[in-house]
Amino acid sequence: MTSWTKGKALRPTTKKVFSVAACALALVATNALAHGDEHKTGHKPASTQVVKEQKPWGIAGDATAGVRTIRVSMNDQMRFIPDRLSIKEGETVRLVVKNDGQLMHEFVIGTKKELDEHAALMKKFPNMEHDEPYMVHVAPGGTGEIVWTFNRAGDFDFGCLIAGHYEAGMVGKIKVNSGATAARQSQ
Ligand SMILES: [Cu+2]
Repeated sequence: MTSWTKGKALRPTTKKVFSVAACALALVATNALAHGDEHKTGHKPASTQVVKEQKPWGIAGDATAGVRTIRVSMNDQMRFIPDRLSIKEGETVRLVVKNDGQLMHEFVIGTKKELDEHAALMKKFPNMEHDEPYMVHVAPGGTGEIVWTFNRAGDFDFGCLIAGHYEAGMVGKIKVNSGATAARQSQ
């Protein structure tokens, strides 16, 4: 690469401002969409940013001592490594997600149905900003984290919902095995 092109590459300011504005706009749309049916009471505490909301695949957890860490890598071949996770019902895990690619990737937990729908939406609105405690967006070379309590047994999915990635097979499976922690939960 010549020094001329290098010099040019160091000036991304205009582009950045544009994409931030686009994201902010999309964020408003997403919130309206996501919260329309789910927060019927409308009494959201103003101080806390993360509202712990029970989802079919669990609830936001706390990173207390002894929480198991699971490391997952994401790459530009549109794969997660590993792409199969096994968790005990009631277990809180710290998912440390590393982006080993050159592209932006994300890790989003959900049911297959939910992820299918969400991916279709992301394809329609590729710049849509979305942020929930069960997802993390990771820049190239970076690492993100989710702390999640899998308090419901079942088969769930995780995927990268960046436009085109999910469709390219960037998905994984989470199996939450039932019963194992029933005793601990009743204490
Ligand atoms: Cu991706």
